[in-house]
Amino acid sequence: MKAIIFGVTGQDGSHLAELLLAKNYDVVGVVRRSSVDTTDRIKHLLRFPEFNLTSGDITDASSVYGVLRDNGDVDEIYNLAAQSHVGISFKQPGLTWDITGKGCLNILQGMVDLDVKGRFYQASSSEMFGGAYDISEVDGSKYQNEDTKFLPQSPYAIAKCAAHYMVRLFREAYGMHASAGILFNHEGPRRGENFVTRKITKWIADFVLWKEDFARGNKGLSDISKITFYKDDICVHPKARMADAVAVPRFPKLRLGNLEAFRDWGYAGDYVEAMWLMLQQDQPEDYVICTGKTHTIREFLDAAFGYVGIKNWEYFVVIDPEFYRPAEVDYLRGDFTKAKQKLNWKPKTELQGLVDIMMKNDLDENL
Ligand code: NDP
Ligand code: GDR
Repeated sequence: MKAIIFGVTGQDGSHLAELLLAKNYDVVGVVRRSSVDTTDRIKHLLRFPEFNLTSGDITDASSVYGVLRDNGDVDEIYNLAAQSHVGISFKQPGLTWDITGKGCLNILQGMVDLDVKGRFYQASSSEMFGGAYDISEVDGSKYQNEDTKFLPQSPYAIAKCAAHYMVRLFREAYGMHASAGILFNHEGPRRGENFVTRKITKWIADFVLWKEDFARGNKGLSDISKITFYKDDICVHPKARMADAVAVPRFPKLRLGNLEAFRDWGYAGDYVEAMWLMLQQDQPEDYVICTGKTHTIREFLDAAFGYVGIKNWEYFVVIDPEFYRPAEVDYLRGDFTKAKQKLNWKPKTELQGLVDIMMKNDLDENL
């Protein structure tokens, strides 16, 4: 079996490449040109002879056609490429549209024009639901599933909706085996550092390291006796150095935006399995992939700071309007009943397990 992954250098691309290589696929990863090396997440896979990288950019139709032409015998094509940051999509809406929306069309049209017969997966998003949800008749709770309407709240979400509808059109118009996974937030140690979960776990690990380095630098005085909180910074004082307190260096606080939004957070490693399962079905369809549980950013902070024994995290955090968005998605909680019934898929990791994986990784990286 042979697969092409657009977006192979991203969080999901790296997990999916691992999964497919473990299943003995030949994997072609498409990497866009950059002035710096972007293969950090896949460097451990580069030694596999079955794993090959090729250069391409999904905004450039001719480069997409080149990749498809060179790999006409492909069995499965996964489009994970996107400008995937919702906040940034408000500042770069045109670029987001070109990559996250039009990029998908470039691949689909290329498959039709070049008569490429492989199956297609599109990385759709729970952001497409935006402000919409349904209400459970059983317990009155809010949820989103495959039948919930879309009410997108960002340029990113609108681009994802366009790509999603394009997938349905190509499935119906050309009989393509094209499926979209409507994935809710999924995180892990490879998550980009400007998404809220990783921003939090990385900051905590960096703070712990700074505190320990500082104590070590003060002649082995690992006993930190006091923490002073300034408006934007934090200061720790080793016991024997209290007199020098004003001279000790400060560590900048964690700056965040809206802490009240609810997200259904899962583990990325679990979710790529669902992508693959969708392409193994006889019929192409769209599926919601999620945990079915929802938590606020505050609850994530409770769990992440709790991992290192800090309860009063409010002292360590500054609310910064810079990280608020012009429009917000307030509530996401998915219902994965269809994926469970048809794909026999269910999530393995919930919030505390996810936090444990991420905190352990970030603390270990700092050792
Ligand atoms: P990342 O942002 O980590 O990865 C995005 C990938 O797209 C990177 O490999 C990036 O390359 C690549 N890319 C960006 N622009 C282009 C371009 N013009 N041409 C080719 N490649 C490009 O995202 P994730 O791995 O987290 O997500 C994967 C997909 O799933 C995305 O489409 C995302 O929108 C979607 N999604 C993600 C969810 C999540 O919670 N993670 C939930 C729902 C959907 P480079 O390394 O060069 O930047
Ligand atoms: P999201 O993820 O927008 O849901 O999109 P993100 O982690 O960026 O935001 C989640 C929530 O946290 C709030 N928030 C902050 N967000 C960021 N990035 N930085 C902050 O400092 C901060 N403070 C508070 C946000 O306002 C939001 O409510 C992710 C992406 O992976 C998309 O590509 C994907 O489609 C969706 O998940 C499902």
